[in-house]
Amino acid sequence: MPNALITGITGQDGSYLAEFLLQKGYRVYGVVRRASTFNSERIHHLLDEIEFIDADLLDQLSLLRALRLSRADEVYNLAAMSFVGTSFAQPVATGEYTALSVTRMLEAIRFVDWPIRFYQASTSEMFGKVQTTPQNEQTPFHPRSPYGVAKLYGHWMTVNFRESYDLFACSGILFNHESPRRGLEFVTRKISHAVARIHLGLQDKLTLGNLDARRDWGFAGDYVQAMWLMLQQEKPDDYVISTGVAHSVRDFVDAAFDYIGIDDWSPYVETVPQLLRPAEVDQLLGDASKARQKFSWVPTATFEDIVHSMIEHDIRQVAQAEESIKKVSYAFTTQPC
Ligand code: NDP
Ligand code: GDR
Repeated sequence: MPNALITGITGQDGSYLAEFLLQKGYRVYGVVRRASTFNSERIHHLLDEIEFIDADLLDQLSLLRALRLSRADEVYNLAAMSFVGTSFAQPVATGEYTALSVTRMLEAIRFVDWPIRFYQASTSEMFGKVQTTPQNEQTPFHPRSPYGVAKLYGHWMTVNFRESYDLFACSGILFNHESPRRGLEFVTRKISHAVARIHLGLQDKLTLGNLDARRDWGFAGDYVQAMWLMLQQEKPDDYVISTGVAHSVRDFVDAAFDYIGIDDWSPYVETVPQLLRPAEVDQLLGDASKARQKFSWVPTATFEDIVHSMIEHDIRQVAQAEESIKKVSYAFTTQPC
C-alpha cells in the first residue's frame, strides 16, 4: 500500500485528491495547520480514513516531521495562499506561503533517506499577460499578481531541484478548476451561491468586478487525476492541464441565471470598480495536448455541467441552512424566559 502525503488536504483539490487516492488503495496522510476551528467541511466524510499530521508551511521542521511520520512515497504539495485578490493585499505573506514554502518542502524531501515523488501545484496564472493563445508548456510566463509571481518561483524551484538533485519532481500547470467545494471568494462559487440565494428569494443583488475576463474552467475532480498520473510516469516532467475551452465571467453569469429560468439578469447584477484587480489576467486558454499524448488525460465535465452542478448544490445547501436557522429561531421563540 503506497503512502501519500497531501498538503492542503482541507482545500478543494485536497479533498478530491484524498478521495481519489483512497479509492486507489493509498494510505493518505494530510497536513493540517492548527486553527481555532478545524476546517473539515470538505473532508468530513473521510475523517476516519485519513491520518492527520499537524504542520505548517512556514515551519520547515514540521514539514520534515510530516514526511517522517507518513513515510510518504508521493507528496502532493497543494497548500498555498491561493486567492489572487488577497495576494495584492498581502504580497509578503503570499511570498512566504506560496513561494518559499515550496523550497521548504523540497529541501525537507532532500533530507530524508528514501525516494519521494513530488507534485507541485502550479498554475495558469504564471502565464498572466499572455502573448500567445492557447498556452502550453512552452509559452513564456508573465505573471500579473503577487500570487502568480510566487507560484512562478515555486515552479522554477521544482524544475531546479529536478535538474540539480535528480529529484522526481513534477509541476502541474493547472488552469482554473471548480466544483461545489470551491471557496466562496472565487468568482464561480460567488456566482453560483448568489444565484441560488436569488432563486430562493433570500438575496436580490450580485456584485462583481470584471465580467469580460475569460478563463478555461474545468472540474476539480478531473484535475486531481492528472496530478496522480504525472507521478506515475517513468520520468518527471511539467504538464499543462486544461479543457481547451474558454468562457467569460459574463458567460458564467448567463449560464447560471439561465439555469434558474432568468433570461434578463441585468436587474440582479451590478459591477463595481472596487472589485477590479490592480493588474488583470484578461484571458487564459490552455492546450493540454502533452498530457493527452503522454498519459491519455482528458476532462470529462463540460462548462454547463460545472455551472449546473454548482448551482444545484448551492440551492440544496442554502435551503438546508435556512431550514436549520428556522428551527433554531423557533426553538428560541418557544423557550420560557
Ligand atoms: P484552496 O484555497 O481550496 O486550499 C488551500 C489549502 O492550503 C487549504 O487546505 C489550506 O488550509 C492550505 N494552507 C494554506 N496555508 C497553509 C499553511 N500555512 N500551512 C498548511 N496549510 C496551508 O485551494 P485549491 O484546493 O483550489 O488549490 C490547491 C492548490 O492548487 C493551491 O496551491 C492553488 O494555488 C493551486 N491551484 C489551484 C487552481 C484552481 O483552479 N483551484 C488552479 C491552479 C493551481 P486551511 O484549510 O487551513 O486554510
Ligand atoms: P483566478 O480566480 O484569479 O483566475 O484564480 P477567480 O475566480 O478569483 O477570478 C477569475 C476572474 O474573475 C474575475 N472577477 C472576479 N473574481 C472574484 N474572485 N470576485 C469577483 O467578484 C469577480 N468579478 C470578476 C477576476 O478579476 C478574474 O479575472 C484561480 C485560483 O484558484 C488560483 O489559485 C488559481 O491558480 C487560478 O484560478 C488558476
